[in-house]
Parts: sequence; C-alpha cells; structure tokens
Amino acid sequence: MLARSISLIEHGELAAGVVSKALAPHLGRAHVLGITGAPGAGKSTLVHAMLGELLSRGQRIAVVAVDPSSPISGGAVLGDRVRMGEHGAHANVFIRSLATRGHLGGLSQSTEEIVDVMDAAGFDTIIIETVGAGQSEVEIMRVADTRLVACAPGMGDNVQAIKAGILEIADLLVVTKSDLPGANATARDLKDMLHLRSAQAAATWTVPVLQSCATTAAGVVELLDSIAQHAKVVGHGRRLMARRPPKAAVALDSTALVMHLASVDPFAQSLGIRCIEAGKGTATVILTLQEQHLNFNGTCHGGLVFALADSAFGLASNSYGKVAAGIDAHVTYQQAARLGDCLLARATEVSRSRKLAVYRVDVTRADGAVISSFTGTVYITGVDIAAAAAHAAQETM
Ligand SMILES: Nc1nc2c(ncn2[C@@H]2O[C@H](COP(=O)(O)OP(=O)(O)OP(=O)(O)O)[C@@H](O)[C@H]2O)c(=O)[nH]1
Ligand SMILES: [Mg+2]
Repeated sequence: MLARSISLIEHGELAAGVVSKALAPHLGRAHVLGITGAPGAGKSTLVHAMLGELLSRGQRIAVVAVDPSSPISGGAVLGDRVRMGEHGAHANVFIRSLATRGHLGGLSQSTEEIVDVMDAAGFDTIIIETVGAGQSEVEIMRVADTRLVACAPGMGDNVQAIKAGILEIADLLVVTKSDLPGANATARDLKDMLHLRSAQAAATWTVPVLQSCATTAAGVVELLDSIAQHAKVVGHGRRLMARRPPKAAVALDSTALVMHLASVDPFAQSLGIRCIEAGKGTATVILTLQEQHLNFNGTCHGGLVFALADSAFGLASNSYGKVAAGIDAHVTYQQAARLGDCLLARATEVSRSRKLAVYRVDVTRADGAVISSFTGTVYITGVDIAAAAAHAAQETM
C-alpha cells in the first residue's frame, strides 16, 4: 500500500494535496530528518550507519532519497539501495528512491506528500537524502524538522557549495569521513562560517559541528543524540505548520488540537498509542498489542489498558483548548486481551459544567468485544493549552 501510494504521487496520478488532505488526521507523529550535502559527501553511507543505530533504539525508519541533479536516476537508485542494503532488508526499514525523471509538479511538493504517507504509516523517523546542488534542495529540506548538512573533509569546494544557501537552513553540520586527513580543519572552517552566521540567527538552538565516520560508525551515536535533542526543541511535523489555518480558526479546531496533543505525548508514544479520531469532547486511540505489553500470564497488562483508556480520556477532556486535569478515574476489566489484538479506546463526554467534566471510555477489540470500561472526571482550569505549552517549553530550555 505504502509503495503503491508513493508511486501514484510520484507519477503525478493524483492532484496535488489530495493525499495530504486525506491523511491529515494521521500526521505529525514522525520526526523528519533531512540530509543534504555535495555529491559523494558520504550521505548514503551515513544514513546506513544511522539506520543501524536507530534500529537498535527500537525505531521504525523510512528513507526517501531524492536526486534532482541526476538525469539517470536509475543508477543512483540502485547505488543507494546497495549502500543501505544491509538494513534495507530489515522489517522496520522502508527505503524509497524518488525517480525525478519525467516528474510532474514540484519535486518538493511530491517529497512532502511522500513524507506524509510515510508519517501516516507510522514510521518514527523519516530520513530524506538529497544532493546539495541548489534551490530545489533548500525547498526539499524545508519539509524536514531537523536539517543536517554533510560535508566531507579537505574539499574547499565542498564548503563553498554549502555556503550557497544551504548553511542558512542547517540545524546540524557533520564532517563525514572523519577517518580521512583534514577532518579537523574542515570542522574548524565550518565553525568559523557558523560564527559569522550566528550574529543574526535566533538563539533557541546552537548549530553543532560534529564528525562522523560511517565505516567505523564513530560519532554516529553522538550525532543521533544531537538530532534527538534538536527534535525536542522543534517538535515534530514542522512542515504541517504552514498548512494550518490562521490562529483564530485553530482555536476552534478541536481535531487539529487533539491530534497535536497526541503527537507531543512522549508517554503514549513510547507505548505505541496513536490517536486516530478526535473532535470536541471525543477522542479515539488505538494500539496493537506487542510482547512488551503483556503481563506474566501472557495477557495484556492491566496498566496498559488503563493507559490506553486514560490517553483517550486526556485527549477528549483537553479538546476544548483549556487545560483539564484528571482528578478521578475508575476502570473495570471485562475480559483479557492477547498478543496481536488491536485495541481501541473511545472517549465520549458524559457531562460538562464550567469546572468539571465527566468522560466515559470504552476499550474494545477491533472485532467489537468489550475489554474494559473507564470513567473519569477532570477539573477544567482556566489555562489555555497553548500558554501552558509555551511555559513548559521555556522551562526545559
Ligand atoms: N573513508 C571513508 N569513506 C567514506 C565514508 N563514508 C562514505 N565514504 C565513501 O565515500 C563515497 C561516497 O559515499 P556516499 O555515501 O555514496 O555519498 P553520497 O553523499 O550519498 O553520494 P551521492 O548520493 O552520490 O551524492 C563512497 O565511495 C563511500 O565508500 C567514511 O566515513 N570514510
Ligand atoms: Mg547518496
């Protein structure tokens, strides 16, 4: 399905925006990482090394390789597959090269839609690799939450190429092939260039200059840690911001708000809980039971059922844009759930006054069997969710 959807987009068989619109409620979960740099800078090899590390961190990763400069994309496609080959066959990795020949519409537009499809498919990280050759890369890199520019050592030209527009969008700079001579000198050059830039740049994030060697995987852990750090600062789904309606309209849109809240809930995300549907006073979350969700009897852990119901409860009660604090919850368990079961928790509003609201959550299996019932009460504070989020962001800085 994923591959077919991407092909439709790639061949221009769908009008621009159709896919994104259809997938809108499912977007904003994945962290999108863009990697660019001059031809041969070592991007694909680095992506391969990162895949290994991300897999060991339990992630599902999608890669889209875009090569706008190459007239014969066939070669590039094969090359990237081979370089990422070992991990490319892993069940948690999906790699797609974007053939640019005969491409209809803007390349950045299709890249963005392909990223949407991958995001909706539930990948944790989506990596876009593109060759740093000009304006189209800057456009493509706009889709990413975190922008990484790769630069091989000892190439004055390489640094020059980066100067032309790309440096402005870099969140991280990586000197690749650090096993080669000149890596330190290149890192120094880049730091000097950043120094010139930092005068006008906003101070929310300091662009680090890192080094990596893909062949020995040296520096890859530090690089991914730094990327994760940046993800914390910018959040996920930066590309979606531009699509949002103006502020006043957002305040009324409970669906967008709840989807956003679900995407910034690390606890629910760590369990694999996803929000699939939301509105004023309602939310539905979903989870497929995996090994780590089971108790010693081999059935679903009661704490997980509670967490699932509680997630729906939290989202539904916060859907009005005011912070709602849970003050009480009751849960009953009707029957056990097992490995592979797909569970849904649907929260609906029972009553709502100025200060208190009561919700009921039904946890069911996909075939409709009732697993658990949950009721909960919230105290409605006068605090705007946006204001609370801004305050929390400031405290973590
Ligand atoms: N010594 C050394 N060589 C490397 C390293 N990483 C990549 N290379 C080599 O550099 C060459 C280019 O690597 P790629 O990963 O294909 O570079 P790329 O930036 O993806 O290239 P394009 O996609 O064609 O622009 C290959 O021959 C790699 O073997 C490294 O860490 N050390
Ligand atoms: Mg490559």
